[in-house]
Formats: sequence, structure tokens, C-alpha cells
Amino acid sequence: MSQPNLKARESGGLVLDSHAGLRIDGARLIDSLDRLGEIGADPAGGVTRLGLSAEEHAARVFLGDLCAAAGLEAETDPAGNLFARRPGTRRAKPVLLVGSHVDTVVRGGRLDGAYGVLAALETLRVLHEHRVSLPVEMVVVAFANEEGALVQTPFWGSRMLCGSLANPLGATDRTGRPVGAYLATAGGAPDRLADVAWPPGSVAAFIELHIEQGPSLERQGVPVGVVEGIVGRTILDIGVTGEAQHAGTTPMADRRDALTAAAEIVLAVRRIAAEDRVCATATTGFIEAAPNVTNTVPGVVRLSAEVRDTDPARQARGEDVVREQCARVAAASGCRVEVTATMRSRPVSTAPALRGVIREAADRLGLPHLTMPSGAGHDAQIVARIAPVGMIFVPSRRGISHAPGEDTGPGDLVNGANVLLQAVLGAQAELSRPDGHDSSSG
Ligand code: HGY
Ligand code: MN
Ligand code: MN
Repeated sequence: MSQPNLKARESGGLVLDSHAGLRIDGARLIDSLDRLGEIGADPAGGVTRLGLSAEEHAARVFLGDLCAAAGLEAETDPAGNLFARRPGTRRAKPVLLVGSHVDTVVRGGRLDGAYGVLAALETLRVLHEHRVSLPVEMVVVAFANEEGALVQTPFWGSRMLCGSLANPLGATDRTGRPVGAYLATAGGAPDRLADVAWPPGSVAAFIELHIEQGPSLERQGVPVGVVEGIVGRTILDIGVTGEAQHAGTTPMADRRDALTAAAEIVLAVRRIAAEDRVCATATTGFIEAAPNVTNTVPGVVRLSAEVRDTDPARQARGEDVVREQCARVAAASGCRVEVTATMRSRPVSTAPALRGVIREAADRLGLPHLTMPSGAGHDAQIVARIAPVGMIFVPSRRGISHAPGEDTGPGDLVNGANVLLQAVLGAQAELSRPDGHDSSSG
């Protein structure tokens, strides 16, 4: 980050000195988490609030109501990203962006993303209630469709904010339904997507508070994680085409069974990480066979393979080995196997200065902290293309996430939100630009 000038640094430092005792309203945060968790609550358990769905839209409406109650101003951009600001700060630039996402996976948890958004709103509400003037104004963001569980474009909202999606209107769900149809009914505006990207220099930094989604913090009994790096991820769409045939009359030797070929690929994907250690993780999470009836040899299968690593070379090698294994299975099975990369997100490091700010915030609160990587992807790794980013983790019970059992104790949730509040205050001195600026510029 550029060196702040003395004036700005002093005013930033004063902000921290005079508000080091500020705390969020824990009961209010927990109550808003409970209420947001009801939007998309799945009768089979967990939360299904898919990106750009009616449920995610309902969540934005809920966030808008929270903002109105707090005296904050909410607006949704054409891509479905919701922003919350304090009155009179609309033209502040650059801003400290703070938030996460409110969409989930299918039958996911109520905290993944939502916690970071609601904690950010609670932070802005407390700053507003205490009339805390910030040299670098804070803006809350709820990014749309981070998971990509319905419209198959993960990090949709953050990539649109950064202007890094080449053909946004080309995004579809798995049936081919275009993103424009979803945006039109989810509060977005498909005809104005060109207006979404923020100009360079608009974001001084981005801080994301998130549940760890893994077991490290709980196992080590540490309440706060300071994220050092975020894993890169490559998502591959694999199509296996054999021949649909009668299950009773077709000799075994004459079959081109797409599902047994796909099964070979699924196990090969697992071996890449679990046995050959080519990359950190390799997973098949999606598979569908056609015609999917008991008495027909499957003719076509679609499945996914995703590989992850914090090292881009290992991530790339993981993709190469998936492709090699698919070619091997094609030759052995007589099926055609097509592999298409649908997303590659780079591993990123968080900003050292922001890691220091987060550590100091935890220290001020007397909370032990652990510097650690993130095995999950986050919007922060996208925003890292345009600004320095910082991430704060709180423990996940038994490391469970993306499942109904996802949970974090209320004490940990409140602690994390207080670390976020103190990090926003502590970041002020670091973020002020060398030529100074008036964040209340009209
Ligand atoms: O899949 C992930 O890593 C994140 O939860 N979207
Ligand atoms: Mn997630
Ligand atoms: Mn998340």
C-alpha cells in the first residue's frame, strides 16, 4: 500500500485511539443471523439460497430493511451486488470495502458468507451510531452468486465489480437458462451490466470476515484466524459420451458404458490429490447420467472435477493430470471424453499490512490468533486483483461447512465481528492516501 502522509496517518491513528473501546452489538448480530438463516431454509436441512435466485433476492431485501432500520443507505447494482453506505458518503473515494456474499450452495450452512455480510453491516451501524468519522470511508458489500451453484459462474458479483468477466451475459445455469433471466427477477438489470465495474482506484482495500470452513482453529483452540493466502481453484466440466443400449440384451463386451467410464474418472480425480499428491485437493461434486433409468446402459454422463492448491504450478499440474486421466479412460472405454475448464481462480496472498492490522485488532481484544491459509475460495481473491485484501476467520464447529451442520458458537461470532470493527478502525492510518483526501467529498 502507498505510504500515507503524516496528516492522514495522524487522523487515522486518532480514529483508532479514540475508538479502541468500541464494540458491536452481539445480540443484534446473532438475531440478524438467525433471521437471515430463515431465508432459503431447506426443509431437508440447511439453507438453499442459490446465487441470483429468488431466495438470494429476498436476502437482499432483508439486508435493505436492516439498513433502513440502521439509518444506512442500501442499493443493488445491475449485477445483483448490494452495497450499504452511511448517508452523505456516496461519493467518497477510495473506500474501504468490507463484506462477503449471501448466497449458499445447495443445503449449505447459514454462516458461509452471510456472517461476513451481517458483521460488516453491524460494524457500519456501530460506526454510524457513534458518529465515527473515517478518513477512508467504509462501504459494505454483499456480493452476488459467489458460489456459482445455480448460474455456473462462481465469484459472479466480485468479478463484475472488478470488470474481469469477459462475457457476463453468456453465463447460464446447467440447463442453459441465461443469467439475464435470473437478474431480471433478482433485482439486477441485465441491460446495464456495463455500468457495474468500479473505476480503478475506487477501492483502498477489502476486508472479509468469514468462517474458517475447516477444523484448524477449533482443533488448536484459537478464536481468530489471520488469513495469509487463499487457494486457487480450477473447475472442469467433463462430458462422457458412450452409447445408450439395452441393459439385458447388450453383451458386456459390446458396451460403451458412459457411467462406468465416468466412475473411472471420479476415482482417478480422487487419486490425483489423495495418493499422488499432485495438488492439495481434487473433487468430483457433480454428476448426472442419461437416460438415468435402471434398464438402459448410460449413454451420456456430465460430471465436474475441481482441483485446488495455493501454488499455481501445482494447480495447473492438477488440471493437466485430470486431462491425462480422461484421455486414458476414453481410450480404454471407447467413450468420447471432453474436458472444458469453466473457471480458473488464481491463488492470492493477502496484504501483509492488513494482516498486521488484523493481528493488532485481535491483540487489542485480547484474542489469540493464528496465521493460516484458506482452503476455500473467497471473493477476496477476486478483489485482490484491484486492491489489497485482508481476511479474518473464526472457528467452524468440527470444521463442517457447505452442509447443514455448519455452525460457529455465538461467542466466536461476536469476537470475530469485534475484530472486524477494530480492524476497520486500525486500517485507517494504513489506508490514507499520500495526497490525503476528504472522504466526505461531495
Ligand atoms: O468453494 C469454495 O471454496 C467457496 O466456498 N465458494
Ligand atoms: Mn462457500
Ligand atoms: Mn464463502
